[in-house]
Amino acid sequence: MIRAALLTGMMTGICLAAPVTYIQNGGFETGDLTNWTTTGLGTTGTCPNGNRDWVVGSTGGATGCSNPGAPPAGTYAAYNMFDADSPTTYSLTQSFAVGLIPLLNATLAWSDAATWSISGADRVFSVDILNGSTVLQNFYTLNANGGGSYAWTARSFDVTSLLNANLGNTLTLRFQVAVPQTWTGPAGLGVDAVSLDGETIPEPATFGMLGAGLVLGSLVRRRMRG
Ligand SMILES: [Ca+2]
Repeated sequence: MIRAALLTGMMTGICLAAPVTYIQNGGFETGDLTNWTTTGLGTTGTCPNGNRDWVVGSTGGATGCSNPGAPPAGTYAAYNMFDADSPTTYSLTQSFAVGLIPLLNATLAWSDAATWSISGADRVFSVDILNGSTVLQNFYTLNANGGGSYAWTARSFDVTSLLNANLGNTLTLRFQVAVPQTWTGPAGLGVDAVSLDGETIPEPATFGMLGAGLVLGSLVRRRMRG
């Protein structure tokens, strides 16, 4: 009985995976850009007269331009006017340390919505993970031209291999909007429900506990025999 209980405990220990949350305030439910960094335009203009940086709002009207829709999750989402004096690049980024412990699994997820009615060169919305200024992987690219829109769309990607190839590194998740021409038509874009979660393999401390369990199990067996 005791052996069985110990064995079960040890096996549970072996299977325990520690959850890791890499992105903070991914739902923007603080009501602001806490934990996030923007390219620092720092501007609060209103379409079509002045650039407006990424802003958090409880309605799609927070773009200052076209409305891509109210937040899909919770009360708030991050919005961008997807328009500007050109050339303007709006980046919304958050850096995270991958840590040294290999991952069993890791998933990047978010939702985005966009609407546009523009002419001229494409406006580009892209989602990437970078190491420094090097793009390690592009997950999504929207080349917007003419007229179009799509409702909030949830996207999800397995990033286990990417993170395991970058143990010990600090990486950056980036949502970026590039506007190549000045005010060629109204647009709006939103991002919400951002998460990058994973599970690490058992930490060394767990193996330490496992070792202690083996010693304890051995002692119990000896006592039972004795
Ligand atoms: Ca939200």
